[in-house]
Amino acid sequence: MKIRFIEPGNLPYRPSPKNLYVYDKYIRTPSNGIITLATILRREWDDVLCYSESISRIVWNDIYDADIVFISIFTFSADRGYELARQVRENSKALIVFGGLHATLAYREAAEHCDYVTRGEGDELLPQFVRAIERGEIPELPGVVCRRDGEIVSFGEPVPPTALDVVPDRDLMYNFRRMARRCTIWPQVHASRNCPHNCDYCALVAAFGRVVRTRSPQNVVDDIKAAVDFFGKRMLNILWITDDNFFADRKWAVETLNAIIDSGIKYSFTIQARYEVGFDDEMLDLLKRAGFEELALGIEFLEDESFENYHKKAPTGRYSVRCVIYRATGSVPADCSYSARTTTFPG
Ligand code: B12
Ligand code: SF4
Repeated sequence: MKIRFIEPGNLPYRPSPKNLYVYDKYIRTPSNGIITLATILRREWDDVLCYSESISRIVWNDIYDADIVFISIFTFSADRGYELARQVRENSKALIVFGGLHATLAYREAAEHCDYVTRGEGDELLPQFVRAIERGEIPELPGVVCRRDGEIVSFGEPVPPTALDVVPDRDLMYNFRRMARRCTIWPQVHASRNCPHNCDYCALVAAFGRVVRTRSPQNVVDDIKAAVDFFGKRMLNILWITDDNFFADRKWAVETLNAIIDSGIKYSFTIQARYEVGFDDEMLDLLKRAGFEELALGIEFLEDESFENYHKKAPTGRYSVRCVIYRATGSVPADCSYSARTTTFPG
């Protein structure tokens, strides 16, 4: 089985001197999701490789003779994904399969452009899917959708995976090692999945649900080490823990931060958080000791009413936000215009 993954770029890569510094005009970093899936499939199938249009052009001859082409789409890259699917369809006999957050939410739309859509997180579903295809069977698995005679056929709701201890093999992403040695892009590690909250505007919980699942602290440490090693010595040494709410499972977060501290890794980290962490002294102390330099707070609103309207749980919006800003900076501007900024830890 020859298996290829494609991550469409809404502004596909083109060679430019700017790539020496900023990967063209925009920050570009290939999907950790498909590298993780490729790593899982690589355990059973030898010929697995990913392309991301964020960091390279696609080598089309390598795609056209594949058996399966998986295309991963977020909403911002869906149109480009459909365009790439058309190109594969016109030049190849490969089975075309869409997955990812947008394909999960808008599976009816995605099904117009491919043979199958796989909804949800693919970690446990994808090996079963490929095995079924290899046996010449229709992959009638929960999470799989296809279109037959103009009708959408769904084989059931996706089942969230529980075994998440995978260190992604970043060499399975074409051209990544070369691009990683450049200046601005950061290593990424995704340590836990999902968030227990239910903000109306959040695509993540709409697609993947609210059950938080975590990797073991040791596996997270192993991934951080592998990522740091892969990126080598660079001008900016900062690693992004890309979880949407790392602090959702507090006990696990404490264990993971302790594991990072005990591992002796000397690196800088950035992480996304809800504002509550600003009130958690033990957590702030651990973050600091583990090397976290930046906390990117998703504040979104200042008015209590807006917190309620959008179901973003917060005891007292404006008051809480101002307290966190005060703790981080020592003062709060009268207009509270800090809301969109990133705050750094107090010295
Ligand atoms: C890291 C990150 C970035 C990085 C890199 C993105 C990348 N290439 O992955 C950067 C900084 C570039 C970025 C930028 C933006 N991002 Co962003 N980003 C994230 C973040 C925080 C983590 C992504 C990640 O690693 N997830 C973890 C992996 C394991 O999950 P995954 O990629 O979804 O893959 C799993 C499943 O989807 C599935 N799967 C994925 N592909 C496939 C394919 C097949 C065939 C199958 C079967 C399964 C499958 O299996 C995977 C493993 O379980 C997410 C939030 C999130 N949790 O996803 C937001 C997120 C993806 N970003 C988002 C947005 C809006 C943006 C921006 C548009 C922001 C802006 N206004 O500029 C830009 C767009 C960039 C662009 N190219 O134009 C939204 C997308 C919403 C949507 N409806 O698509 C998200 C979901 C945030 C949110 N909560 O809303 N982002
Ligand atoms: S707190 Fe953040 S990640 Fe959680 S549901 Fe709200 S917007 Fe989504």
